[in-house]
Amino acid sequence: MADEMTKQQLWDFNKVKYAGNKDLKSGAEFHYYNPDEVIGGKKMRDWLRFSVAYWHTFDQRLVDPFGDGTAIRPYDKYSDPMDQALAKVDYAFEFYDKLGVDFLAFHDRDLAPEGDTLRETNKNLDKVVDKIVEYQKTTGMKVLWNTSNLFTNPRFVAGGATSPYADIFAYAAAQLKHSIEIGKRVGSENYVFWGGREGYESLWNTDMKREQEHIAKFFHMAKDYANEIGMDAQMLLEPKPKEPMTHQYDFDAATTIAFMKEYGLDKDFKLNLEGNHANLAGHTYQHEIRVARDAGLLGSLDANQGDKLIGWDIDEYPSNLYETTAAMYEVIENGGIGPRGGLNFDSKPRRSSFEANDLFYGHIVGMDSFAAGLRVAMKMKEDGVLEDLVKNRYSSFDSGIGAEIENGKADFKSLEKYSLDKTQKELRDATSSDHLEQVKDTINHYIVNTLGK
Ligand code: XLS
Ligand code: NI
Ligand code: NI
Repeated sequence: MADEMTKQQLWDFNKVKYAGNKDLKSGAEFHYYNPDEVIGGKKMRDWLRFSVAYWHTFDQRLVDPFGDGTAIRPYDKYSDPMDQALAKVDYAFEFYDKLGVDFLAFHDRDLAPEGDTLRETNKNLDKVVDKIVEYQKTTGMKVLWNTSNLFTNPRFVAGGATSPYADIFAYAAAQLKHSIEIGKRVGSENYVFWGGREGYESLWNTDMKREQEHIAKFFHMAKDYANEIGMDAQMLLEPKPKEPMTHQYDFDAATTIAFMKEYGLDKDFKLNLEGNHANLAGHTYQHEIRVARDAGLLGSLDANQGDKLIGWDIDEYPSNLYETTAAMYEVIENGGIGPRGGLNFDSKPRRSSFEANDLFYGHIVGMDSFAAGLRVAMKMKEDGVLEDLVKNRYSSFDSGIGAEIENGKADFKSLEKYSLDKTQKELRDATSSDHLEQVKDTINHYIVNTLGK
């Protein structure tokens, strides 16, 4: 019985192909993602560098805070956890191949079950990593990033690197050491730190300064060890303001950059930014990417979207073309997500989309939405739509008093002299309407017309 798969368990998807604007209803083809098509001087696959997240795709049971998992997966038939972990690798590589992605991403604990000691856990993990490395040789699949799960096990109840318990800090460091070694074995482009429990539930019992000093030390130790063994992945911090903690230290891009500068980490670390996390911090994805790129610290992107009507990190596959256009506009302005970053689908199906094939549909809508965003943003960039708009808006700083302000020739006294007798009318005339509604209408036209071709 256990060997017979139901229709819902089947991994029976065909290779996903680019169909252009044909077959509009199937949802099983790409309409915008044509991996080898060159756009703006680069292949789409090199602009987008899509990655599949192991945890959401192969491990996630589709639980929510009020309900058990609903997922039906082909490897459910393996009852022994190690057998299942090894079988998952076969399904995973079949999935990557059918979808046509070049990268994967994983936490250490996504891959294999824990043993009673770290020594046993590492042994389980190494077996699965061996199998992944074998597959990499035959398929050319690359790892966008790997990371360490320092948040699920109850030992991390009060954090890993910010735990008030020294043994837990030590254990987190030991776990991370092995994870960095794995990063070297699989050739990870990046190494990510998401501080899921690195924050506080209550300030009344928290020594915030001491915790932040500890985690800064932890990051330095990680980088030092990576250097020591020649693991050259770009180190990334992934901001998120809250959830699971009341407050997380890597609150948003700006806070994380300030932390990195305070503790001398900004030379070796960059940022991995996620759409839904941006929303939880009260920002748009575009805002977070802009803050990072202005600081020269855009490392990589976790692709997902939130929902205005739900207050937690729902990790929905991206489908909002307006948001993907804005994100890709920032990426183009940055010259790429890079040089080592990519778009990792930190996304999962809704609880009601529980069949195995929904994992394909989810990635298809996500990949196609970003591919569409790339096409639209590139067209806007080529036509110089926003560039001219922004340039004109600041043009009064290009000469006269504006240039004097920028080049340091002006001071408060000269500016008072310049302004003292200006009339109300002259000052009103110095401003002009933004015509924002017209701008938004133009963006809509670009979306509809670029994609309608
Ligand atoms: C959770 C985070 C997590 C990181 C990796 O909200 O997005 O999935 O990306 O630990
Ligand atoms: Ni997240
Ligand atoms: Ni993430």
